[in-house]
Amino acid sequence: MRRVSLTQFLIEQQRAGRITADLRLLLEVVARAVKAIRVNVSRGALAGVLGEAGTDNVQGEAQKKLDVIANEILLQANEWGGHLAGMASEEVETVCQIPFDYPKGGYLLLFDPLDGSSNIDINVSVGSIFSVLSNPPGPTEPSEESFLQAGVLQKAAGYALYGPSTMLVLTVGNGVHGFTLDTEMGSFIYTNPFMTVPVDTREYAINCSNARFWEEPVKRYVGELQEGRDGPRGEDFNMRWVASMVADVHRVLTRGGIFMYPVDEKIRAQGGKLRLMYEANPMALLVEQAGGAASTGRERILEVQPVKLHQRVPVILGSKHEVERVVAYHAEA
Ligand code: P6P
Repeated sequence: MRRVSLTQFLIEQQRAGRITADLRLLLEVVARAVKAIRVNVSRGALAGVLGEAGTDNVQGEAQKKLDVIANEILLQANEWGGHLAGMASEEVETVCQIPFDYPKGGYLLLFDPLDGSSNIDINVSVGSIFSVLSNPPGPTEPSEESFLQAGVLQKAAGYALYGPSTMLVLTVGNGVHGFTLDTEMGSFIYTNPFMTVPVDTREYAINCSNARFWEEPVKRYVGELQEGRDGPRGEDFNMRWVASMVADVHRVLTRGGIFMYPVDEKIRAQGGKLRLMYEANPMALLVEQAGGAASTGRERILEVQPVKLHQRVPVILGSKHEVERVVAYHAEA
């Protein structure tokens, strides 16, 4: 079968009027940047990039050297192209402005440059997550408020998964499409057209060590799954938890499932664990575009009105019927 590259796919999306030339350039640049990130990630100990960077990120979390490297790669790859008004990164407290001597464009790029980086030192899959918004009309230099747009307004979203193979999965609003990196050619090949999440599943993903802190609806839902065929669900369920959101969500997009990082007593003050703007929103758009659902338990993630750039939200996403059941349990509580 003739191989279709990411470039050809994007040109066809542009020809169909689904994306602009600038958005195509943006996605090509991000794809090139994640190839550079992959080179560093896959070198592991050989490149002296494992371990702590000796610095903390905006969340006060110890940064891994690769967090910092991945962040620099994405910033430097995108700042000169003239397609962006500004960027926001999990690793940077404030808005990343485009250097004054470069032209500006109409898009905002938000990203978690290396998600799941705690898995790097144990050689488990990690990923990069990105989200694209339009810069609202107004001053050329975007403020934090320029980024605070609900997820329904995203123009594109996707992730790179640095796994046994490196994949790029993205949506521009016309379904979810997966590309696999041909490492010899250095090009992403279109391998997974129109990825879909089955509406039903027998597989759930949650960090069960937090069980005693969960709210009642989550305790009830997970408890029923664990009772299996002896309980009200009448069927057995499987459990997976990679502790790398990109890997866990990719599994859901590939074979279904429900992924949960709910708010609990331990993290209630923060509002949840996962970040809205560059983790929950892009993943929620992908999952909805693939026929799944994505909720905080109390509202659709894509309709959450952001108030802070690095705010966190509860995340319950995946197979539609299971997400709907969890939402119903919250409503009953
Ligand atoms: P826990 C990685 O640190 C991350 O942000 C997500 O990728 C992942 O789903 C979650 O945190 C894992 O959290 O509490 O299980 O280590």
